[in-house]
Amino acid sequence: MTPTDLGTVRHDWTLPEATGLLGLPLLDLLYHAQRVHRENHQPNTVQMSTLLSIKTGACPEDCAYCPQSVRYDTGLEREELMEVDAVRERALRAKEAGATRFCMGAAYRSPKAKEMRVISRMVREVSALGLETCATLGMLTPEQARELKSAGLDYYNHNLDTSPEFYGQIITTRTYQDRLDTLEAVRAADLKVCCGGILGMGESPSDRARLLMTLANLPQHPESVPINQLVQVPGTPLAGTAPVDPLDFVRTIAAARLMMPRAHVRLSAGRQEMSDELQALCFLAGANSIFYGEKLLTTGNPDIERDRSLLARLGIQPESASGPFRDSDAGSHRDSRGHIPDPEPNPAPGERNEETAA
Ligand code: SAM
Ligand code: DTB
Ligand code: SF4
Repeated sequence: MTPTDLGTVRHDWTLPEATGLLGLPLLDLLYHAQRVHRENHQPNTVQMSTLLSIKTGACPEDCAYCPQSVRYDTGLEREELMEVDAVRERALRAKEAGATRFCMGAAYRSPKAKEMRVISRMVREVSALGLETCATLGMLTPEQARELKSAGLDYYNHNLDTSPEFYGQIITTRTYQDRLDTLEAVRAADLKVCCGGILGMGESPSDRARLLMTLANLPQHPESVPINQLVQVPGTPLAGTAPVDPLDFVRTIAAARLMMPRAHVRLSAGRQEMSDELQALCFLAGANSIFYGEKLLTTGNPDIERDRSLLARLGIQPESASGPFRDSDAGSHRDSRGHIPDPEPNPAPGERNEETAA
């Protein structure tokens, strides 16, 4: 692999290659990641998704990071599946605030038929508002994936979370293969795949490389790759784990960008604990999606004002859902020389108004 090969869409990554990327001198890694980013995506642009927990807590699974597992006492109040109208209202508010995708998360091992019928109605209503839709409901059968597709779902989020080797120390109630099977069912139903992992759970650099390798060697790269930093919640087994080195977090984003050049890489959970400067480095490394809104599922996220101000200071524009740079088009918007056309110049920070900054 030479630096000029970087940027090719491949599905045969080896562990030495992935660890090699993570171990590059940081500035070389950032240079290549930003170069490949600009070959495939509109620069200075970030996609914005808003999350809503539509069913909270009392989950039978034992994911060691998760405040919603029934096995850990995190003081979280359980909430039944929300009413369709209430979800529609929250989606409308997210759209008005500037989000283009609305992601509905439920603390299920896998959804039941009755729940699927309600969630399908939610998907129809949210989609009718002109928002992209995403759901994360646990394991799906191929039939359930098709049911969501016919309701109009655009994306399904199902994370691998970590490497196959480290996985058993984090979750015992479902296997890595179960996750791969759900991803296959989601793809077979022609849904877009949102799949990534979590850093800061005590994994090694090699586990991070194996996670990225597994994602990049899927038959098709996920359209969206969330890289979460563990949000430590007291009461969960992982509370008190040594935090990930912020520069290693940046390295993982950059390697994800290089290994999945056309994916949207999401700087996902953990932003509330990150400085503006660290987030800027993540965008330089190729992150081009965030969760937007003051809450993730059950934990905090930067509030809208802080994010608007951050994006304005960085000269970053929100990506429009209907614009020319959706996932399906990534890499196809080049001019006759194969270059990305120059973006509109960003206004100087003082010239921005609230609307352009949102
Ligand atoms: N119950 C479903 C499942 O696990 O497939 C969907 C919801 S679950 C909360 C979605 C994802 O959120 C998990 O796979 C994990 O990657 C992420 N997540 C959960 N708790 C987290 C935490 N404390 N910090 C960072 N990411 C977390
Ligand atoms: C993802 O990768 N991260 C989001 C979303 N997909 C569903 C969830 C983050 C959850 C953080 C902990 C919480 O708020 O409960
Ligand atoms: Fe349940 Fe999902 Fe949390 Fe695991 S991550 S405990 S499956 S809600």
